[in-house]
Amino acid sequence: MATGPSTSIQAFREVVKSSQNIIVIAGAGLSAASGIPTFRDGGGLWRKYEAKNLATPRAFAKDPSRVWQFYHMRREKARGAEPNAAHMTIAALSVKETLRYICPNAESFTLITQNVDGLSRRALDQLTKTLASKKIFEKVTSEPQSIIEMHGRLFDTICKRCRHREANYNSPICAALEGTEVIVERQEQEPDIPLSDLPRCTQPDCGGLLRPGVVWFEEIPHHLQEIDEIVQKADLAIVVGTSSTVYPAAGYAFEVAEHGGTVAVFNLDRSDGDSEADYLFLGPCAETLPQILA
Ligand code: BV8
Ligand code: ZN
Repeated sequence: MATGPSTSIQAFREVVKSSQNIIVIAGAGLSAASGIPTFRDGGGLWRKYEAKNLATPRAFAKDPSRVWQFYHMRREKARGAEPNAAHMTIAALSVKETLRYICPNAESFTLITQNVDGLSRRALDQLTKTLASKKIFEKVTSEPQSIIEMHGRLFDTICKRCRHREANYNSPICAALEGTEVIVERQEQEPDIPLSDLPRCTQPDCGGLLRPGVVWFEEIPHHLQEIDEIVQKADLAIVVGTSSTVYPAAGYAFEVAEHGGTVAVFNLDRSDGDSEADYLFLGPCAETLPQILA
């Protein structure tokens, strides 16, 4: 009779020490301690704003003003947020010198994140700068390419006309969105911003309507081929802060288990698929991850 996932920290640490190709699969729970709302919890984005009905190409085509106000509110939240201890623990696996310290046999590490807030990348920047300034290691080999943002980036924009993609951290991204985040938060009737006042492309002779640089439902996530190869090779998948309900991300840990790899889940409460996990550590990941993994 399956005994269910182990909660043994010691045994998990042994597995980490012997693993060679490690992946972290992250979801909104990773950024919860940074004040970024998740999708399904209590005041979650999905529930409060039927986010699932906003994160689609059809919703944008039908009501770009409403969709932009949803993303403007999320941009402002992410801008004001700081990486938390869980982001920093994962960032330590993206620096060769610290990865070797935590996982002495590691040949590769990849963070596959569903989050679009950019906090994992910011955590790696912060850690790299700290390690370099403290001269703890002779040199610091940061691996930004080990972070795969499979659902895109909140602060990227894509032009609907010329397809130009660029990072845009302006706050607000256009004058008409100024202050609407408060309206969205209060779920009051949001203004209907005319198309001409929504974010527009600044490429020469374009002026096309911009959209947020994220992957919506029914759109193809980024780097799928690369992710599939990495998942196939992984002997340890650490799943952090995800309800494992959105595919194809939700299937990766299962694939690792399928080919004999180990799966460890760090979550606040039980989630789809953690019954097949080898290890389950319940609690806020900003506490459990640094305590167990570092
Ligand atoms: C696609 C960006 C075609 C935008 C997002 C099978 C195969 C392929 C596709 C599908 C399939 N079945 C269904 C589909 C279609 C669909 C899908 O999965 N639908 C669901 C609803 C069933 N998938 C798609 O459309 C994808 N594209 O299919 O392309 C294709 C075909 C074949 C092969 C490949 C592709 C595109 C999906 C991307 C949608 N974009 N985000 C934006 O952010 O606005 S999804 C978005 O929602 C997130 O990125 C994330 O992926 C998902 C939210 O999930 P979580 O991150 O898990 O967050 P959630 O709130 O649900 O859970 C938080 C968890 O953390 C909870 O468990 C909670 O307990 C825990 N937690 C909370 N606090 C803490 C904590 N844990 C620890 N510590 C804490 N403090
Ligand atoms: Zn353009």
